[in-house]
Order: sequence, then C-alpha cells, then structure tokens
Amino acid sequence: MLDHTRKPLTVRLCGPRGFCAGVDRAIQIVVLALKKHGAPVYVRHEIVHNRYVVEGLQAKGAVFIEELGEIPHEHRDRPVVFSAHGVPKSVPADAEARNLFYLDATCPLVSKVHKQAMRHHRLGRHVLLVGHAGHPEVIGTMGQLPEGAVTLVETEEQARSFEPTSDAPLGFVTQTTLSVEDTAGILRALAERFPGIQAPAAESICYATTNRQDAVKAAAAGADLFLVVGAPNSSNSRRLVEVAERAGAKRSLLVQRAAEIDWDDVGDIGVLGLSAGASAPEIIVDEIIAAFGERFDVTVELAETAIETEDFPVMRALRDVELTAADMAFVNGNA
Ligand code: 2E4
Ligand code: SF4
Repeated sequence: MLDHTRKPLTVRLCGPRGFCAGVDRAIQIVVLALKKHGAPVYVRHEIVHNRYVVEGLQAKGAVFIEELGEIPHEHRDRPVVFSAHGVPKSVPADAEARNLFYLDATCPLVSKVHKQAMRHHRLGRHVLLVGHAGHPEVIGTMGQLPEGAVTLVETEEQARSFEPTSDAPLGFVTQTTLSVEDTAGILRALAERFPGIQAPAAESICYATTNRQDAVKAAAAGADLFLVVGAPNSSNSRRLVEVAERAGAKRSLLVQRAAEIDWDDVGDIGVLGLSAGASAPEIIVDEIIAAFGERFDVTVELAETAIETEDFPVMRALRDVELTAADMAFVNGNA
C-alpha cells in the first residue's frame, strides 16, 4: 500500500552513471591478483577514488600504500598493483630496481594519453597538459616525460598567460576526467594564441567522462537537488556536481553514503537528480534511492543519454583466474 502521507518525489536517475570500463578492470585486477597470489597484495594509491571499494578490497587482503618504499622488506615477494590513474615512469623503474612484481592497472585510456604526450615530445613539441595540479593522473602523465617537457595549464587565464620558453612547436593533451565545457574554453584560448598547436590524434577526455556529463546535463534542469555519488578526491565525480549546477539544478552535492545525507537540509523537494561518478559502486546508488524511499513516495525516471558497451580486458597473466559470483558482484559494484 502506498503511504499517502509521504510527499511524491521524482528521482531522475542518470544513465550512464557509476563504474566505467577502466574502473571495472582495475578492481578486477586487484581481486584476481588476490585470488591468484593470496594476501597481501599491495596497491599503490587508492585503486580508484572510492572508500567503499578500498575498504572492500582491504577486507579481501589488499594493503594500500602511497609509495613503494612502504612495502616491508619481508613482503618484497608480494605483488603490487598500480592504480587506475596511472604512474610516472619512475614508479615501474623503481619497482624493477627493488625487484618487485608489479601489475599495472592504469586505465588503457590514461595509457593512451601517456602515449600521445610521448609522441608530441618525440616530434620535438613542447607539451601542454590541461588538468588539475596534484591529481595522481596529472602526476603520472607529466612523469612520462623529462622535467620541463610538460607545462600544466589549469585554467583559461593560464592558457592566456602561458609564455613558451623556446620556439619549439606546441602539442596538448588533457586529463581524462575534465569538464568538457571548461576544457573547450581552455583549448579555444590556446588555439587563438597558438594557431599551430597540435591536438592529440583522438580526444583525451574519455568516453565515460563525456557520457556521464551528458546524462547529468539532460537530467539537471529543474531538479530541486542533484546528488552525485562520489568521493571528494574523485575528479570526474566533482565535475558532475559542477555540470549539474550549470545545467540548471537548484543545487548539487557530492555524497559518499546515504548515512551522510542531512535530511533537514534536503527539505521539501519534488525532483531529485541522481548520478554516480565512474568510481562509485551501484550498491551505493541503490542505498541512496532506498533512503529517499523511506521518506518520500519515490518514482524513478531514467535519464539515459547513451548505452556503454566498452569492456577492457585484464592482462593475460590474470585471465585464467576464476571469480565466484560474489567476487563478480563486488567487481561490478553490486555488492
Ligand atoms: C582513472 C582515470 O581521476 P578521478 O579522480 O576521477 O578518478 P576516480 O578514481 O574517481 O575515477 C576513476 C578513474 C580512474 C578515472 N579516470
Ligand atoms: Fe578510464 Fe575514463 Fe574510466 Fe578514467 S573515467 S578509468 S579514463 S574509462
């Protein structure tokens, strides 16, 4: 029976949302490595920027570190996985120097950007990287090339004030998780000043970022509140919050778990927009819809702007390892 004392709420649920192919692959690599080699498996940096995923993997025997030097001497024979965000060239070099066995879970689309940056450099171009300072993907991409070969451009103002220090031609690449709109502005500013600037062969903002932003744009107009499931250190999730506000949501917030929601602050709403960053498991989306269902008479409407079929296989060395149904549910974000 419907509870007519509860106010009706339309939840506009974005599709695509949540895990992308690169995240799925990275989590699979850790789970498969644990199956094949037993615990502990070290992981350098959060495999993806999500606490629920990290804690789930810790419970299975993964140990998260920031630098390879944190691996205790007696565990030097244990595998170490590099996170989906990619690593500077110095990291695999350091792993080899320490005789460590490493598995690289860098998303293939991040590796592609690394190759594009290396190609610019090989062709004698100075590389401009559009991205956010301090983010691990930016550190990894800059670290593909020697010191001084890459200049980071974070804003349109920086694009306008950048002064080349040589007459080398210019080439650009971008972080994979940027705002499509902001990046277009930065690239326009660069192209106006440097008409000869060379673009990468293919777009470096990835398909998952673009699709999630498109779906948020379609769902945001007129939403009283827009929630994005994701972590504060998740670049792609934070971009979705910005996109929702720009596309007409009255306000937009990042949320990690249903327990965090301040219900007094939510107040009396009629339309909720809901999406999830590429590192946020679907089980938390379900949890949040259920929490709204306890307080409102919820109708879910799907705002679907694309169907994704991308699937990135894990490295050959792990393909023979079998996963149980429970493992698969975790890898897919459903448990
Ligand atoms: C690697 C590349 O980069 P971001 O902070 O958005 O990472 P997150 O772990 O939240 O999402 C997965 C991912 C990983 C995205 N791009
Ligand atoms: Fe790869 Fe894009 Fe997913 Fe990042 S958001 S892991 S680049 S598919």
